[in-house]
Amino acid sequence: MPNVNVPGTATIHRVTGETNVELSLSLYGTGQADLDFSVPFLRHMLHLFAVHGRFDLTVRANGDVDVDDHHLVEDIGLALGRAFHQALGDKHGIRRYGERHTPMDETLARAVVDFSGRPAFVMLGDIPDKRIGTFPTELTREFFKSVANEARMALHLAILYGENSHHMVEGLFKAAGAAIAMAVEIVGDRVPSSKGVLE
Ligand SMILES: [Mn+2]
Repeated sequence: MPNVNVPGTATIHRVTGETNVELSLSLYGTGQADLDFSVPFLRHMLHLFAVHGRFDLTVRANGDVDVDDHHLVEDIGLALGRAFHQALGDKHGIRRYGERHTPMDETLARAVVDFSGRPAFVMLGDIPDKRIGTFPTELTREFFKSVANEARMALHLAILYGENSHHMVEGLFKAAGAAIAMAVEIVGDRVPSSKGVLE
């Protein structure tokens, strides 16, 4: 449950010349996702991200997908990252670190996070197929990088092994949701930093 310094919820409305994204997030939810935008594979991924993180997540977005999916995927990632940052307030009492290995059939994915206030992103592993359905797999990296930057967290993702591209990306999204859920859990009564502040 949230505390007085950690609101636990955020609503973001981000408009640019390329996209319009309305997103609301509840960190301590039940895994309800209400997703309305025209990138079906990302809808599938955000649904299971919400379920495995027990987040309530609503996204209504549109953009220049006639160009390609890049801007919309990136901007949904930016809005989601910003929502995590806002919902965490001053991070009073959060665990701060989270990690999860997630098997998806023959694939093993790993996510490790730190809500340190310093953005960092590393992703290891190659996805063999260039597309999953109509989704360009390179946008997996762009999406998570956007989330990490705006959430001001260190996010380390790895596909340790696997064969099927859909399983690999799905494993990453499930692992990321669960690792973030672990990190945002309220477990203490102070800001978890020797410096006393986590921006
Ligand atoms: Mn699937």
